[in-house]
Amino acid sequence: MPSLFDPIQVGKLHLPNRIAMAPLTRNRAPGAIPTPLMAEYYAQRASAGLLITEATAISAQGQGYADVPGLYGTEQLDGWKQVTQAVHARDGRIVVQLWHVGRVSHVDLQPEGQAPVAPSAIAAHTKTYLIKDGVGSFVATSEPRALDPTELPGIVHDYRHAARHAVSTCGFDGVEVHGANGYLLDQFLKTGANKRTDDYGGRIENRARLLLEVMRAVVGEVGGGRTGVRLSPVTPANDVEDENPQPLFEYVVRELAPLGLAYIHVIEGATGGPREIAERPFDYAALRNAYRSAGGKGAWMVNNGYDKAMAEAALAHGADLVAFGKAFISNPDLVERLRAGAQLNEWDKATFYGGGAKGYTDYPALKKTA
Ligand code: 8OZ
Repeated sequence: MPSLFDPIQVGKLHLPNRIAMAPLTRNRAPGAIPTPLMAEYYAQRASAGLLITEATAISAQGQGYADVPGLYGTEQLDGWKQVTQAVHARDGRIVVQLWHVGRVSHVDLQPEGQAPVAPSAIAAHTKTYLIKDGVGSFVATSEPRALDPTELPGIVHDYRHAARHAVSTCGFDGVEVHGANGYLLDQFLKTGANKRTDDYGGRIENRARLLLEVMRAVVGEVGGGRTGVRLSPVTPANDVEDENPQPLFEYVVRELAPLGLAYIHVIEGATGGPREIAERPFDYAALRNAYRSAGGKGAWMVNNGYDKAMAEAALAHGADLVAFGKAFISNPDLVERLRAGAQLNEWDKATFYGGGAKGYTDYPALKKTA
């Protein structure tokens, strides 16, 4: 039976263990530019089998929160280069999560104060985060406008462009497409946010079209062995809901199977919350079986509220990788601590979003005994 601490080949990447750092939004990139402090933060966590960066906007239109990083401007690419160099200097592996927020944005964050874009002109009942004069606040998202079908190739292009620069300019080991948590691609997937009557709305094949076009474009750019995708079939995050998620997501993973992806990353239940949602049942084993039956060979990464015992049980039941989120915020050496059965530092929610080194790079590692 595989252990969390056994190495594994994931696409083109050789991971020394099966513990991934989940993508975690930290709002510490003023002007969307990654900083030296971010390089230090990721380098501190380089013993993870795989680091997945915080969600990173592929375009100015894809931005939805204050001080989240981007990957479309020269200074942003230079900033990320410092991050990947710092991680590689510690023998780590790091992929960047590619993000377009869709309707989860605010006019203050959009180019020329325009409305955010979405599959349909339906507002998300959720908040975003703005910083004005150094003071952060949560505000309601703005009314979106529906994307014209002629705009969709441009969005696919933005993903492709970001993926290319992520690997060839910034030195990332790969990319993870953010298809989860109620952002653009998840908005297209789910009936609650997608009321389109064109080729991108209605039946499952249409709602999945944009995600699959993006995945094929990214794979065409950097190769399947350097590409992953994150999905969240039933999360209520950012006010999305699908009336029948099981066949939707089984279709998605069947279509992803021939792309030769490095991994599929699945959030079970409500992101950062309960793993079981009574009114939104979902069979994750059936989802993985659908992928495997269609010939999908990528690693199966699970996430949401895992501890060591649950993670080991997941590996025994067919998962290949387990992503830890909050535990990685407060434990830079999480892998060593899990291996040693050591106590974990507690996290401080007050410093999750925004700020500087406090609650970011100042969590202690275990003392090394010489
Ligand atoms: C927390 C705060 C802002 C954004 C996600 C990118 O849920 C996020 C996010 C999380 O995927």
